[in-house]
Amino acid sequence: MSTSGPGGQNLVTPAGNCYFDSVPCLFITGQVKQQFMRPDESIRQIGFQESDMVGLMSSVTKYSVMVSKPEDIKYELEKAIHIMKSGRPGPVHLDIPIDVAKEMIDPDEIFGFDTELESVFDISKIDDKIESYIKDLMSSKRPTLLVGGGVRLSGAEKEILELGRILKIPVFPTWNALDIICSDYEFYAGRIGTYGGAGRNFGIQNSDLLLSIGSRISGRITGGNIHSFAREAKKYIVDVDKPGLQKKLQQVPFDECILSDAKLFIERLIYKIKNIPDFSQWMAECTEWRDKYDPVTQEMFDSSEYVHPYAFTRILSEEMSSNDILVGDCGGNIVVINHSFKTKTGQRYFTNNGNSPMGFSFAASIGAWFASDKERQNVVCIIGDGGMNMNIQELQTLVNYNVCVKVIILNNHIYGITKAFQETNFEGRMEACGPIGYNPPDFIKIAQAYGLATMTIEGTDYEQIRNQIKDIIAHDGPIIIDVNCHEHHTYEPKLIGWETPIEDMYPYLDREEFLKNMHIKPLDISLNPDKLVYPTKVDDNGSME
Ligand SMILES: Cc1ncc(C[n+]2csc(CCOP(=O)(O)OP(=O)(O)O)c2C)c(N)n1
Ligand SMILES: [Mg+2]
Repeated sequence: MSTSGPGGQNLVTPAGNCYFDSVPCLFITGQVKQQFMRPDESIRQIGFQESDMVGLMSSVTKYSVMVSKPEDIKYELEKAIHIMKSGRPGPVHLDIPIDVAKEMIDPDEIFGFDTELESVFDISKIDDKIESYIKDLMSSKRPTLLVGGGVRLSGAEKEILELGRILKIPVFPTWNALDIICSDYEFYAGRIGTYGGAGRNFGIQNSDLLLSIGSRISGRITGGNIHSFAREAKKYIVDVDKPGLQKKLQQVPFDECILSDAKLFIERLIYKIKNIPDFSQWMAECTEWRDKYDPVTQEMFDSSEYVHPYAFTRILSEEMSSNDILVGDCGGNIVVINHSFKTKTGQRYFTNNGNSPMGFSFAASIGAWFASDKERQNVVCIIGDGGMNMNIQELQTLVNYNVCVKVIILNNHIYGITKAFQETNFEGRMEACGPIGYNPPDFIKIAQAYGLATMTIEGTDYEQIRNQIKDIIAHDGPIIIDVNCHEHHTYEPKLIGWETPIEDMYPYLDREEFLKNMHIKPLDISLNPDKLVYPTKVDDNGSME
């Protein structure tokens, strides 16, 4: 809820966050008295802090209206809440002028919205596709299951685990599903995409049959060369979002598109499936890739003077318990988390992947704490130094409500992901990402000015760092932690180049080893290192390596 004008404008990004990540959320903005509202667009403003909120919110909400009559409020509120929760969930918005807000109404006297639900799914069509999938599974050699955040939205978290246990095939979570298919799940096969971590995408790319449930398969999964994604697999996609199933709108063309609620589909598939072939060898191969290509290496623990964020985050994940909540931000630090934080069954991990605004995790961790079971759950927020600057005023909210969030700043003193991008794509010409053009403040001094507890983590004594992490988790109350990851901006493995298929991640494997991992035909681009763009570095004289 917010006031009119600037308050309402501040809700546009949060609404966008909810819109892209399918979060059901009702936004209410105040508006000036209708008498002082501009009659048309020829005039910019009449009322103080007047602003066309419906115009601003329409493109990032499922429904946005101004309630212009008091007697419409019940209808609009019920309608908005219905739309917010139905189909693919998302944000809705009501704009309420002050003259309407001031009126008294009798809810029993005014009309509401008829929320009678009709079934939108064609069950017999779904069953036909299930039959076809089962038939394909019987002849498949390397089947895979891809799980997206839609599975949680449909309440099928348990059912998807059961499906994996029945099929006994490799299961890959998208970034929105890392707390559904956790790292300790017996059929967890690693993380995929342009920053494909554990497994370096060999599992999904070598697949001959892919079933995707509750994911739109974004470009962050496929890379730029979309036709190279799981290119030899017959692809089934299950989604509740009808437009997303239209082939012309899909990033990757799917062979079979199934309009269904995830839970409905999974339950029917489990019911129908019998006599599943033995895929244990294929599963073992994927598990081997997952472990062999773990992005966290021993070298990281042995390296240099400063805390390595991958080593730190891996230890943090070992020390956090299965009740705890992790909230991640964006930029390099979210890549660090997704490469190195091993999730445990029962944990919740929130972030905002579709919009990915800097500062999100600090604000969201406050929300997570209010919603948490405070006796059992710790809330840990990870954020970059740049992101921390964006919402720093919320430190006062920690004080006001004694919000016991542990705020961990992975402080590399730069916009790490921006710098990495400029290094790779702009031939090393850096701008506005630090240390030139950007520098973080002393977060410890700032937190202390708010009267908050603080801790600094530095050096490479990881036994000591582990003990500090234990202290953080045991700390009763809010605490701000500055982790000195000086200038770290290496996020690997990663995909370089628009044409590169996602199995061919940087740092590149020895060619023989690469070929040994391929069941399918490598693309030319994978074999020709000359076509690949390597990260370039500029030396002090301005010449490139
Ligand atoms: C509000 C907002 N502005 C700009 C961006 C683009 N952006 C994404 S990450 C990033 C740099 C983040 O720096 P930092 O928070 O220090 O994280 P690091 O990459 O160093 O881990 C920028 C500018 C964004 N996502 N959100
Ligand atoms: Mg940073």
